[in-house]
Amino acid sequence: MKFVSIIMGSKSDYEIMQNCSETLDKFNVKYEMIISSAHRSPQRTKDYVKEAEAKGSVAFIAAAGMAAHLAGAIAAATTKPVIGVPMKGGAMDGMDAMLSTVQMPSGMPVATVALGKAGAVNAAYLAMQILAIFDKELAAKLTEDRIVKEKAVALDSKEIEVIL
Ligand code: RP5
Repeated sequence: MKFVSIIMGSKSDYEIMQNCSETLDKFNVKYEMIISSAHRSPQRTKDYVKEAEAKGSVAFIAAAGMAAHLAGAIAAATTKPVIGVPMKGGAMDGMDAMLSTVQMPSGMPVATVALGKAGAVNAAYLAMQILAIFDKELAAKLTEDRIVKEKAVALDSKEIEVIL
């Protein structure tokens, strides 16, 4: 069984991260989702990564705010791709989390997406694009999704466009 793992540092991250799980649901991609913190529950985080890997997790999506060490801690425990979603909040409203998530030392990558909803959605897309390398059906769905998005641009424009 192949699936994606979503880990968030706190229940307070859940509202935004629902955008991630809902995106995976839309494409019928299996996932596990848990709360585990790099700081408050380091052993639980490490144990989960090992167990999920053994069960077939192909990519880890890690959401955290403030010091935002979760994605890095997960990257330290696995060689599977890790996607970091910085969360808003804290003194710098997410800028701190974004820099913390993106600034990994060489050889320990975390693919960092944007703050907020776009980041949560894109984390799901990126994980699916990784899965789709060896899943033709999913690859076709992602291609179809791009076509739908492209058509939507033209339709949206039609409603408001002014062309001389
Ligand atoms: C991070 O600290 C969490 O990922 C969350 O974004 C932030 C605040 O956590 P709470 O104090 O709301 O639990 O570790």
